[in-house]
Amino acid sequence: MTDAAPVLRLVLGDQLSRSIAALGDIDPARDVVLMIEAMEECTYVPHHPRKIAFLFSAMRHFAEALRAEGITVDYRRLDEPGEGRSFRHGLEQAVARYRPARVVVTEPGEWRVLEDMRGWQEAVGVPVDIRLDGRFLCPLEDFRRWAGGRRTLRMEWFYRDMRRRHGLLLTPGSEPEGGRWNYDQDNREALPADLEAPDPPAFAPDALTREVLDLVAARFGHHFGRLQGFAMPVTAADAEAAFDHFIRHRLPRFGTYQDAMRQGEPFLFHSLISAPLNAGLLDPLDLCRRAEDAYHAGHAPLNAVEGFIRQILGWREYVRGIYWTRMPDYAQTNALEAHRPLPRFYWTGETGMNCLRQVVTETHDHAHAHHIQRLMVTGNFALLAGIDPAAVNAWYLVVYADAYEWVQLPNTHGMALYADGGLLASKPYAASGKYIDRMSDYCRHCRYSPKKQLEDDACPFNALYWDFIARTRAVTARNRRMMMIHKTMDRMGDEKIRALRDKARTFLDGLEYDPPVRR
Ligand code: FAD
Ligand code: DLZ
Ligand code: SF4
Repeated sequence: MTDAAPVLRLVLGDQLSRSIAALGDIDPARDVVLMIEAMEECTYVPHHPRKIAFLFSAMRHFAEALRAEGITVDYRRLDEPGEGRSFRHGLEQAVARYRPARVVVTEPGEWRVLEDMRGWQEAVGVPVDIRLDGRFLCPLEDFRRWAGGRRTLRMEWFYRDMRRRHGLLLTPGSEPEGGRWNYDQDNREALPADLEAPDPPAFAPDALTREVLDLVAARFGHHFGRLQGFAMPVTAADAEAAFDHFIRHRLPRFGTYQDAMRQGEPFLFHSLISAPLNAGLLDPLDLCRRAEDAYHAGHAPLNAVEGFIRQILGWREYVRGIYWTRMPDYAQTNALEAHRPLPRFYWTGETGMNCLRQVVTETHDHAHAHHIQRLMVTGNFALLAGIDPAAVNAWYLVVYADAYEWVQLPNTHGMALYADGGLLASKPYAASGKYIDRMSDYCRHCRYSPKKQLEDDACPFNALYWDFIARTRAVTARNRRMMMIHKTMDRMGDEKIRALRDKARTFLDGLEYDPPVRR
């Protein structure tokens, strides 16, 4: 290092990209990169041990890669004396050690951290430069411009603009490839019984990861979730290999079976890239281009490739825009006035409802569930049962390895719970047992029947569904897309509705509830 005062460059656990803004103009002869395993980040909600292990291992590998470039990295391990208890504490210690000319950071992915970050300059007494995060495909300023003046913020319009802006799946005349922007209607098939999904690749833990696993087991083994069997990609190279495997073996069927669920098979034809992508190990535009290449090479059909690109280019960017333009008020809304605590089975998986038992158990074992499991099983139950959005949001932030508030909150609060009153979703994603029966084989292994409504063995989702429709009438009957369902309910007659609502209430009263995990 030179004698000049260094610039201290803080890289957070979900900023593991060599292109991250805080490293942009680094002078390896002068500067120090600071990375902190912070107790506060692991416990502000009790994260799934797999998520902590994934991030610590990915952080340590990233630090090694920077050192191999000749960059000085001050990596503060959780188990070292004087460890950083929080980002702020770790930064204060590092400023005292290096007396830097300034601190450079990249804006974080959570409002909670940004608020704290805004006070760091005063706390450490040197300038703190908070840089924009350039790893996304829609800069927040552009999203603000797009959203400003619009009455509704539908993802579909945003997505079409993004397709045009990035020139993805467009004909030379700038028309959508294949003549349509959206192939969603081709992407809702149930899985044929004889179709097997290929196993995703497993990445055997190296010595560095094994050390992390021991640390996490000792410190966070009591959190919800299983650590054994950890095989996640923890470097950019492994994440690339995982994505290549997806393109070759699962992308061709990704679209058609995107919404399907099968007992004992949590991964099916999904890409499983959200955790490494959100941590910065993969680049979103590169993923979209490689999927597009697979289409042009005739390797994957348009409905699969368009469906995949829409998730990354559309949904992922859109929910981030919603989060940053609407926080902090967004998290406080409760449009459907849902106040019930979270049932205990969200933590134990102990319920006779097989679909919920499956999804909670897979979530516990893998820190992962796919979109429809999150939306239409655990999310749908929480919506119908009227569970407090704060408790549900905290659960989703705890249990998934890909969960950071910028992406988790709009999906849970807006899409699954309609707690934002329809800013994000055009209607509540409420469904009875019929939907789960159509899209999965869960009901065949269940003690309840999705075809029954009032009998002892009737699927609880059915009574809960009608209770939800009746309970939320003041809000949902005004929604044009829900008028039909209200007409159907009116035709069912008061007595039937009363019986269904009584059944729903008895069922909910019979559940066990835990004190909520709150942020
Ligand atoms: P694939 O199905 O293969 O999709 C490819 C990629 O598209 C994903 O990796 C992800 O980066 C992106 N994507 C897909 N859907 C969405 C979406 N709705 N919002 C943002 N990105 C999307 N995703 C997270 O990354 N973190 C979360 O905390 C999170 N919480 C969710 C909570 C609920 C209630 C719901 C309904 C969805 C949530 N999602 C979240 C979106 C989605 O479920 C996951 O991105 C996906 O299951 C990850 O698995 P995959 O990589 O195999 O995704
Ligand atoms: C999620 C997480 C966890 C569990 N631990 C750390 C950590 O020890 N150090 C770190 O730099 N980042 C961690 N993260 C990710 C942060 O929570 C994330 O950077 C912020 O929430 C901002 O998105
Ligand atoms: Fe779930 Fe109802 Fe099907 Fe059982 S019958 S698996 S509770 S949808």
